[in-house]
Amino acid sequence: MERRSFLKASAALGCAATVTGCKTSSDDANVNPPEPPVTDEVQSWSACLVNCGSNCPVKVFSRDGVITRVEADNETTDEYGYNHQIRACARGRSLKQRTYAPDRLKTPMKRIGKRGEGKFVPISWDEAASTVASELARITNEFGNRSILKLYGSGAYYGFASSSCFNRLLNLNGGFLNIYGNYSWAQQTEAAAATWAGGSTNGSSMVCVEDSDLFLGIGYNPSEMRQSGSGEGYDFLQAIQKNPSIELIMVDPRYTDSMAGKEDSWHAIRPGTDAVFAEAIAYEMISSGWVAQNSKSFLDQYCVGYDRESLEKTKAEFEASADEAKLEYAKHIDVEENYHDYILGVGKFSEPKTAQWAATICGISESNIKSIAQKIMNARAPYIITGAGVNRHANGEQAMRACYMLPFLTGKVGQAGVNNGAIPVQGGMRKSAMSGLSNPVKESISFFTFSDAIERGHEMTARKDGLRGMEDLDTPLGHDVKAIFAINSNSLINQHSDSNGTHKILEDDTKCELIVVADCWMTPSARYADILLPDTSWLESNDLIDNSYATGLMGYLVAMKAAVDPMWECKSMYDMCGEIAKKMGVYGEYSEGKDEAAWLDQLYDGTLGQSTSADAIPPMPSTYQEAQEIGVFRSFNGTKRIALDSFINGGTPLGTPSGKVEIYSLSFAQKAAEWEFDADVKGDYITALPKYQQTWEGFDDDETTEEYPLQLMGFHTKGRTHSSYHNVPWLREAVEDAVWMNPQDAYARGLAQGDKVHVWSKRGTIELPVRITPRILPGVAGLGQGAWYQPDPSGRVGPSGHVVDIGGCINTLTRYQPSPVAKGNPQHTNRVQIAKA
Ligand SMILES: Nc1nc2c(c(=O)[nH]1)N[C@H]1C(S)=C(S)[C@@H](COP(=O)(O)OP(=O)(O)OC[C@H]3O[C@@H](n4cnc5c(=O)[nH]c(N)nc54)[C@H](O)[C@@H]3O)O[C@H]1N2
Ligand SMILES: Nc1nc2c(c(=O)[nH]1)N[C@H]1C(S)=C(S)[C@@H](COP(=O)(O)OP(=O)(O)OC[C@H]3O[C@@H](n4cnc5c(=O)[nH]c(N)nc54)[C@H](O)[C@@H]3O)O[C@H]1N2
Ligand code: SF4
Ligand SMILES: [Mo]
Repeated sequence: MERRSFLKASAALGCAATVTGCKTSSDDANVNPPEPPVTDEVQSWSACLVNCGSNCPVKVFSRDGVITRVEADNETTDEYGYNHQIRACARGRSLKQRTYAPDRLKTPMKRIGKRGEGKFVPISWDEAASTVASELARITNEFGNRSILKLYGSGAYYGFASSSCFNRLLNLNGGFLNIYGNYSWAQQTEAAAATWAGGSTNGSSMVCVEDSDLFLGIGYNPSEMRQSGSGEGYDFLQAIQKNPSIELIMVDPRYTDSMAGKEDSWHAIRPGTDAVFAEAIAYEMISSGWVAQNSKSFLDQYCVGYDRESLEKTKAEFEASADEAKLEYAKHIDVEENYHDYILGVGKFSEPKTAQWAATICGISESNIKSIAQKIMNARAPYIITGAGVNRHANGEQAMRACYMLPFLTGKVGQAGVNNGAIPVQGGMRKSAMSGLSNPVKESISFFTFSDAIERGHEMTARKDGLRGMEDLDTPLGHDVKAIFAINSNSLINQHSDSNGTHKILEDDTKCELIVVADCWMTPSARYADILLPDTSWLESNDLIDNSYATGLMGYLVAMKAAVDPMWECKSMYDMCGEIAKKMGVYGEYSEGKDEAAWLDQLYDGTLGQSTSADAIPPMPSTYQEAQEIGVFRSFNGTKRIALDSFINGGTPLGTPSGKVEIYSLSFAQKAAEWEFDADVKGDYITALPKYQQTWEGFDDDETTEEYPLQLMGFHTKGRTHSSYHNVPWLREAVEDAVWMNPQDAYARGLAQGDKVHVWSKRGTIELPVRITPRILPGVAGLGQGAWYQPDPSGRVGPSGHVVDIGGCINTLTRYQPSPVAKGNPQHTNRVQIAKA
């Protein structure tokens, strides 16, 4: 039966979407007759606030203060459009198990054993708050505010009871060392800044795919990483369904769910070699004369650095300028170093980037590269998109920049149905938020370098370590990190690179002297706390939240209402910071005299009064309490945003030094000349042109290929959002944690399906089952990231010489090596060996 006629039939059976007790999934209802409504349950709206780009609303049912079940949004219609359902994925639907997980933190605790050992005793809130306040005061006096760091953490996208309560607290204490960048997009942010200076998420809306005739997705997997029933993944499906004649080409080492039969072709590429693939396509486009005939005038008008003439013109203009910054940039322009010559291997370059050359590196055949190039040239409106998996590599900045070149070479950016290469994160609706107050400390380190800053913060500089906010390139930060606040973060150990290495740094409590963790569960990072603060879960919270950052076209607000009272001794982040603020003597400034209810009223009123450039706020009742009864407010925005429209079609200059799209990046040229790199780290350098960089542990790193013959790449799995939801048994059953291997590699190692294997790198060993599947390229292993780091308590040592991680966390294998420009996380670049355990 077709889905739509099924739904009509089930509605006729009285299973209307609003009736309590009706299963939300049509498949379920297909086999089970509708249950009668359960009348003594109370329903309230809550939401899943995880970092997947959405914040799906969920309906929570409870009876006598106990949650009975959780359902996805089944209000409104399943017809895609202005009013469609915002259905939660399997994770959101499993929130009951997560809320009642046995490892919930129930009371404040203090550490009694060694750091990381996980030995704690319960303490009162009074003692917890006093200890945090007095330790904070001691460390501030002894080492200064720049020694205090709030770690990257994305576990809860609350509205008001969020981690920004800790910003208020720490700012009232004189501030803290800032972090810039994030684990998601560090390298691509720098690539986009260099190329068009407008962020790496300003791609043409997914709905523009309706107007395109060719979709080229490079490391783009919305069906697994944007799973919300209203998110980017759903927009993607809708767009390709509305445009069935579009050709869908996917380039990924794995056969993903975004393909699953919808693609016209899958091209399995070796991880970290996308720049080679892009360069070979450019070679076809340029050497065939296609660019000269079709897009040369576009490149001359809108871009800098395609050829020598373009660079000569820019250099002359800059040299004639009175602007000192431009004069400085002009010094670093090397006109020989232009894209045309680099790709064709002429002028100062000797290696043409032919498909034949590329095939041996990237693994896509010569004929397939040529055929993709031909399709790009033939396309009326190519939608080319490069996902963030490509950026999370050792050469992520350059790989992204290289792929970003393709749309510009077509000369069609700015036209309907055409993308600039970036992902299309769209705004949706916005709530007003509580201010985190301003931070008097102006210096910042890259989010990724926190572990380094514990050991050598005092000597870190802009030139070597990408420190920002200093007066010059060589003034050191002057402080080590002495206190860490890890708030809804598992990046202290689990999500950061090189868990075994990080363990060593954290274990020594004379280095970082205070670690405060606020979480709901005993995560691997929580085990490293000195003081552990138990937070209420989402289902115990009242808050006003929005759709988060990658909702796609459907925007929404959710007025959350606690389904059950805060359990055990748990306190919301607002209240726990309030307790600490009292001990610090700053409660008045912290709370501004308001309790939770007063803040929510104020934020609700502020949201109502907000005039956003995004969608209008839909009609909403006048009080927050009334809004909580309705729950969800939707606003669909089907506007087709075209990437770089205002620059190409509106004449507004870009924020790059030249005001144009920079194929040759003037800012990268300057950094290449000024920054200091590590000659011992292969690939640690910057070039003005987007060039393929061989890196440590890359495909062609001959130093490691023999000992570690397989490339290992992580991916964002359906079974978790990062490490969040790992402790939910349903999800562990539904999405197995196993390392993907191609049959060719597995059989050569004598492995059978499901065998327990050891995967090891220079940095550690993990133990988990193997999934033998043709869905991954030979020579490459794949592992869903986010499993919880768990060194074997028995101390058993693996082939790498480290205690075996029986949790199977990929970061036991990854390397801590900041990328050249962004100083970001190269967590998808790894070389490993695999054998039967
Ligand atoms: N190897 C490898 N590592 C990666 C990645 C990768 O691809 N490969 N991806 C990286 C990326 S893109 C990111 S964004 C980071 C994410 O790293 P994190 O931001 O650390 O994300 P999570 O692992 O989800 O951890 C969130 C934490 O918040 C806690 N939490 C959830 N809800 C609440 C709440 O209501 N209150 C409080 N106080 N705590 C709560 C969770 O229990 C969990 O400990 O990981 C990065 N790490
Ligand atoms: N289910 C789920 N959804 C999530 C998250 C999650 O943990 N789980 N995390 C959320 C967050 S914070 C973020 S930042 C995003 C991350 O979203 P992405 O960064 O897009 O996710 P990844 O899975 O790391 O990579 C996307 C694809 O790139 C492929 N890939 C990896 N390396 C390469 C390469 O070198 N070349 C090519 N061509 N492809 C490559 C992977 O196989 C994968 O299919 O996802 C968000 N959504
Ligand atoms: S994990 Fe993301 S898609 Fe799934 S329910 Fe939560 S917010 Fe929605
Ligand atoms: Mo992320």
